[in-house]
Amino acid sequence: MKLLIPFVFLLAFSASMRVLTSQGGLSDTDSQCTGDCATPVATCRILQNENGVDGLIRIEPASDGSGNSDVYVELSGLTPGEHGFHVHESPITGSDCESAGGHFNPTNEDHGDIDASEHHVGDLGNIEIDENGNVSTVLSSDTLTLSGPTNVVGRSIVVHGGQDDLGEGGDEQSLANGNSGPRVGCCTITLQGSNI
Ligand SMILES: *[C@@H]1O[C@H](CO)[C@@H](O)[C@H](O)[C@H]1NC(C)=O
Ligand SMILES: [Cu+2]
Ligand SMILES: [Zn+2]
Repeated sequence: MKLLIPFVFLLAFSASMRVLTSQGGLSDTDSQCTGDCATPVATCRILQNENGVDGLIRIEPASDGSGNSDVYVELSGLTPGEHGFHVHESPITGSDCESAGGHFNPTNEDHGDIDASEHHVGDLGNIEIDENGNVSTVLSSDTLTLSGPTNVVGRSIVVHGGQDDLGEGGDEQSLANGNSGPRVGCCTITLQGSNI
């Protein structure tokens, strides 16, 4: 009994932390720790930046046992249309999206679409922004993870001003970065912890 009380307190505390970290963006029901709370969750928060881009990205292992990672994206303040969206190799220093470095590419492949036979681990393709400048979508990556050699924690997510040509551009840059244009939003991916 003596042991149980601090344990219950710890559980309640970590559950409330999970709710706190979910504030502003994704709905609470999406982010709350329900059922299996051992699942690691990483988030990346773009605070209303100088381009007006704002939102939250959440990464967690897919619940279907596929080994994929689900990437929940909720952003606003972008221009309508397709925008390149990637995990880059380095964390963000200050608010300088150039500090993100290149695409996260631990397997040394060419740039491509999220589900192409060859692509960078960090390649998430394009996200489509609606006429209000918003996007709310879930991407499924079969390469990036929250542990091991393809771990994206401590790296960054960059949303670009232009469309990713997905390696089909026919020039050298296409196979490096998809000619996605300027970096209009970025954030560092941080682990939110788990109960294990
Ligand atoms: C777009 O996002 C903004 C900021 O989150 C929100 O205020 C607005 O209601 C959204 N618009 C639509 C149509 O979802
Ligand atoms: Cu990028
Ligand atoms: Zn790439």
